[in-house]
Amino acid sequence: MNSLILHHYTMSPFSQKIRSMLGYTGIQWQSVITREMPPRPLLETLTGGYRKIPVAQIGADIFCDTRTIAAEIARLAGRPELALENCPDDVQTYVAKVDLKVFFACLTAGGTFALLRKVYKSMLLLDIARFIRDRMRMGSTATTSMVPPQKAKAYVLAHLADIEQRLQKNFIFGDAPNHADFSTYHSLWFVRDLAESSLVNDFPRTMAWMDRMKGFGDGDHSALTAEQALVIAKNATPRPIADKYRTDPMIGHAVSIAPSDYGQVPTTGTLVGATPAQWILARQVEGLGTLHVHFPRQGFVLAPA
Ligand SMILES: N[C@@H](CCC(=O)N[C@@H](CS)C(=O)NCC(=O)O)C(=O)O
Repeated sequence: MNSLILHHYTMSPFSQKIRSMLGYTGIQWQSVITREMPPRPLLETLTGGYRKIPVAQIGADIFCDTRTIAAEIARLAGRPELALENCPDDVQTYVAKVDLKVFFACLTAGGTFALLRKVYKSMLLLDIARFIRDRMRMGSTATTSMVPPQKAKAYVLAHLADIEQRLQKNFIFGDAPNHADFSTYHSLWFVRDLAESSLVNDFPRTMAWMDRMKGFGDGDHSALTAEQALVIAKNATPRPIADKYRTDPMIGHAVSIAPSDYGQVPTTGTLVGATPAQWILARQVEGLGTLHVHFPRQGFVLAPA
C-alpha cells in the first residue's frame, strides 16, 4: 500500500500543522522537501498548478490544502476529530480565523533577527530576493483583509489572551486535540519556536499547551526525492470514488479550481467527485497517466474551464 508523502519545506507553518498531526497520530510518512517558492516543476506536475505548500500524495491521489490532508490523516488514523468537516460549527469558525487572519498577523509580528538569521543560513541570497518578490506578488492579488502591520502585535497578543482563557483543559476544545489545536499551533510555532519571539512567554497555559503539542514531534518519516514521488504516482491508479459522490451536475465536465483567498493559481481537469467537503479533479498527465487532485470546497472556487 502506498504511504502518505508530504511535499513541504522546513520553515512552512502550514507544513508544521501537518507534521505535528502526523507526529500525534504516529502515521509513518515520506518527506519530499520543496523550494520555498515556485517554480517547483515536479510538484506542479502532480498538482497541475496549485501553488501552496504543503501538498500530500498517496499513490496517484494528490491532496491540496491542509484541510484535505488532515481529512486523510483522520481517515488513516481513525481519528475523525482531526478532519475539520467533522468538527462542530464553532470549531470550524475558529479555525477559519486562525488559519487566515491570525496566521498572517503572526507572520508580521514574528519578524525577528533570529528568524532573519535562520533565513540567511538556509537560503541563498538570490533565493531570498526571489522569495520576497514572490510573496509581494502573492500579497498583491490576495482578497483577504489582513491586520495592518502596526496592529499585528496587539492582534496576536489578543489572540494569545483568548487561547489562554480557552485552555481550561489540556487542549483548546477539550481533553484531546482536534483540528483546531494544530491550526492554532502552527502560527505560534512560527512565532515562538522558529522566530524565537518572546510574545508567548507571558501566557503560561499557552506555553504549556505548546510544549504538549511540540512533544508529539513530527512522526516517523523517511526522505524521498520529488522524482521518486513521481514514479510512485506513475505506478499507482487513483482510488475509486463512491457513486454517491458522482451525482453533481458538473461531474464529467472540464472545470478549474483555485483558492479564493491568496495564491489563486488554478488547476484544470475533469470533475470526477464532489463530496460534502471536497472536489476531486481527474488530470491526464503525460508520462504519469491519470491523477486525482483533491481540493477542499471551503476557501476554493470552482468554475467551468
Ligand atoms: N489554506 C492553505 C494555506 C497554505 C499556505 O498558505 N502555505 C504557505 C506556506 S506555510 C504557502 O503556500 N506559501 C506560498 C508558497 O510556499 O509558495 C492550507 O491550509 O494548506
